[in-house]
Amino acid sequence: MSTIFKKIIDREIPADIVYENDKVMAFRDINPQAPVHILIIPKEEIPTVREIKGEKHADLLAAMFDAANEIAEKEGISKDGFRLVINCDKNGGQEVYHLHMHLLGGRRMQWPPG
Ligand code: DGP
Repeated sequence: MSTIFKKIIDREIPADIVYENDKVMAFRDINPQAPVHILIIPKEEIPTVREIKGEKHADLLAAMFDAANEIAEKEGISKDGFRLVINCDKNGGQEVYHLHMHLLGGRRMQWPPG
């Protein structure tokens, strides 16, 4: 089932898009938890990380990590470090069932997460 992120991909609803290529898109989170909080999503509709298979999705995963590094560099958070998070299902705190990687930076993160 499609989510709000599909509407962002199709430009049916607006988002602050910071990166896009044929495989992935990235835009600022509507509810930022850090000075830089960007969501990196595949254009393909994959609900959760559980559907990811290394062999099938290798190129897509590479594209998501390349996007993260490129955006981090552009946002000026690469040097001091950042956090990448993928929430999965209920216990992981997933709210939107379209795979997405959170890129968080611009402040010191805590560990363990809440
Ligand atoms: P998660 O809990 O990992 O499923 O995170 C979903 C994130 O998506 C959450 O941080 C808020 C963000 N979000 C939800 N709806 C929208 C939207 O319409 N636009 C944008 N930019 N972000 C959204």
